[in-house]
Amino acid sequence: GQAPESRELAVKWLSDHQGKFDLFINGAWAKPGSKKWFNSVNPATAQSLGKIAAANGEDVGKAVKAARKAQKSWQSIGGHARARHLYALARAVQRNARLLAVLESLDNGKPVRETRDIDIPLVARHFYHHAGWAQLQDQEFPEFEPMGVIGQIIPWNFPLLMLAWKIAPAIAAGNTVVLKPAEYTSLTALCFAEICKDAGLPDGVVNIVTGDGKTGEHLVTHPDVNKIAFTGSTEVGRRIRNATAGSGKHLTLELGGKSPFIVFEDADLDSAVEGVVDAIWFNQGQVCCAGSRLLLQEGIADKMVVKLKERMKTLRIGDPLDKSIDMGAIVAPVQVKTIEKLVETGQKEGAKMWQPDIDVPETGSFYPPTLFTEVQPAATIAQEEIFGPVIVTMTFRTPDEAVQIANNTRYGLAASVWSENINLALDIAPKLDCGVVWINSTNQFDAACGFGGNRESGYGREGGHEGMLEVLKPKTHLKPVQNKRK
Ligand code: TXE
Repeated sequence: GQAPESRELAVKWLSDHQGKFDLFINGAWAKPGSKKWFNSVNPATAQSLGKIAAANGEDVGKAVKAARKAQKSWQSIGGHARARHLYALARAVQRNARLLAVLESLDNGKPVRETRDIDIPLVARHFYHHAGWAQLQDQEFPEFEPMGVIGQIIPWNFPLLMLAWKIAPAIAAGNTVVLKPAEYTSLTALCFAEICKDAGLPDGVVNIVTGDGKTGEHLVTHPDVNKIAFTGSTEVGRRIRNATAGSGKHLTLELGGKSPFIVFEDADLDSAVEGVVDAIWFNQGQVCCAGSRLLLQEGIADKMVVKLKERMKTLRIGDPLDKSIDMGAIVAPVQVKTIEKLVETGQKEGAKMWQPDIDVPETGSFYPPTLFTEVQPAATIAQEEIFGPVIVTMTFRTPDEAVQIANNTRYGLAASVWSENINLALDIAPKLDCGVVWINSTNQFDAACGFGGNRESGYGREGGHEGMLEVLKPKTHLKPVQNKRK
């Protein structure tokens, strides 16, 4: 069972706010000029968790103004002083870890085991890691300066983790930010705003504006924002690219994916099965780099499918706050509809669908683990991101064919290769057109590693040295040459 005290922390936090949340601008709560609020719903129960402010253009303007006002002094206090603030934020996240984990699970529907053991520890790790970069900034990036004010728009699948990926490097480098969380999952961002205040972060360095895509558009088109960093759908990424074209704004895009999970005949199949569980049922498959296409070498294809089906029968789906479950809720009913529609299309196009006979809760947004076999590489379900717990299986004969199928989508985010022959795995890895390749593992992240995609998965990297280069801009300092004849 779950630790009741953690749930109580979240219940208390929600009731302290009396179910209504304002915007966080210049270190203080601000009522939205729009006078509009929208509901944040717990996807596992369909009950409201509170009302979230919908920021309009004027509100976004105030947040950008606050960020601009704070930027120069935040830059000029220097890397060491900024590092102290990032360490303080990291520690404050750790102190509030239980509250944040439960709040995230309530708001997003993901298992508390994941938020507690993965999301929140990685959030703290991002702030610790980037405190280090702030300290090293003068020696590692001597001819760089911060971009200024960065507008950040994030999705709902890893709400607080994506916030950390965006905010930690940006403020480490001396930028100030205006961040817009996804409309389904604003709560942990607002809790983080309080953490910033409590940890003594100067006002205006972090501003949070909540709202839907319209709020995002106001941020994207605001003339005093120097850079937009976006994670979300490829479709919205394209719109943002168009909207910023010619504006002089910097832009990074982390978009969708359809990542291959390639299993060769000599792989350790039991490990590979556990890998698949992690690749596609972690966070209910709502992961940009989810291994959603299972490519099996012909000799082991049938055996692997049998093993996988057996494992699927053991998956438990239910209350996200129950520590014994494997899969929680899908973020919102509209996402369940999208999944259902794509699964229907898959069947219509001739692929074979299989779901284990396991209990699925009747209320709330749940979808069972789903396996497709006999899938054609050109089928819709083999090409489109489903963003749910649905994996499609295809077979290949030779390594070259595996590479060809793997690269045959418009995306290029991640790939996972399974083989006991390291020479084969190392030969395949560079041929895969994507930003990250995992060998005999999957979904591994670290604050020190650059993460990002190729092709329609976007561009730019987040994390590590590469990530710092996305929040800094080069500046050449030319000193006058001494006249040697003197
Ligand atoms: O994403 P959106 P949605 C994919 C996934 C999913 C689909 C739809 O396939 O099924 O997208 O999800 C903000 N200008 N991914 O509709 O709309 C929005 O408010 C500026 C993959 O929820 O892209 C939110 O904060 N901002 C992805 C953020 O963009 C706009 C994660 C993402 O929402 C905007 C999420 C606009 N015009 C979805 N319109 C991944 N790769 O991790 C919306 N937004």
